[in-house]
Amino acid sequence: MPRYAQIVMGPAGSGKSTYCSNMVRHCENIRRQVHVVNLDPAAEHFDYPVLVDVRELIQVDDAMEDESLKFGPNGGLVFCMEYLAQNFDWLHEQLDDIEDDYILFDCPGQIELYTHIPVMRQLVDMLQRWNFNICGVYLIDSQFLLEASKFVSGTLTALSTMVNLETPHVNVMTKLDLLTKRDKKQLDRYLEPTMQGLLYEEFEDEKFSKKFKKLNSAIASMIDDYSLVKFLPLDMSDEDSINDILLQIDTCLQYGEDQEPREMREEGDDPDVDSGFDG
Ligand SMILES: Nc1nc2c(ncn2[C@@H]2O[C@H](COP(=O)(O)OP(=O)(O)O)[C@@H](O)[C@H]2O)c(=O)[nH]1
Ligand SMILES: [Mg+2]
Repeated sequence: MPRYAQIVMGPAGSGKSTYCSNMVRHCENIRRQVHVVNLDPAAEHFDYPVLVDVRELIQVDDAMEDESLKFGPNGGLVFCMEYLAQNFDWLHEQLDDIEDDYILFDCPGQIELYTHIPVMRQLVDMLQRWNFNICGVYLIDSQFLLEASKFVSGTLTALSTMVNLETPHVNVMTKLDLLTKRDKKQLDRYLEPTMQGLLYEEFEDEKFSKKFKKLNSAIASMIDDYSLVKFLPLDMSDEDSINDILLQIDTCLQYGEDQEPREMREEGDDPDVDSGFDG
């Protein structure tokens, strides 16, 4: 049987831990079981029931307080993640005897983990070896996206993570409940964007230098050319929005292809089975 993993990533404060708790709660409501693994050695607060907690292996304070290491918070975190990578059998043991394997991995927010350090890639490779189907879920706070030049830089971090991990991948724009009415109106332009179009409007404003505009345009046309980026909107106060995201991720994970063979059947294939679809 395949196992399923969402690797929940994104900058600090983008809402990863909140996403995990809400996903657990939503899945309980629809009678599905998902588990969460905390992979953030510096986590202070989360309110989901945790299946495995990396802090039982190592905490960021261990690396900062150690007399011979004396790391700061960022170096300490990198140290912890590399320590985890050297101790994947610990994780393997912890994950070994779960029956219903749909797991959310709540990751730390340091961007270098996704872009320059191989640890997330090593984790993904290892999970695949343990028979997990994987979907990368990259969260960005909508506040840092709804402006064209911010959007370019947010998009690039999402993109480099996707390219680095080489797994199916969805981007999620979080905290839509915090947007003003005015922002909500222009949201659609950012969910499936034409970058050049977005920039063109913003750059009518004189406050940007020529060089800044040129750089952003060049990056924008590269992103447009490859049609690489799309965001799913997440409003935690709206159950349908959470469900839409879950369904998209399930599709990426090929989840449900084993669990619900009846629903996959074309109507008329088997007249004895009442699928309940035609009421
Ligand atoms: N209003 C609102 N606040 C959110 C949402 N998601 C996260 N937050 C808040 O943003 C902060 C950071 O969230 P957290 O999940 O800890 O982010 P993480 O660092 O990515 O794990 C917390 O204060 C959350 O309560 C959301 O969808 N709506
Ligand atoms: Mg967190």
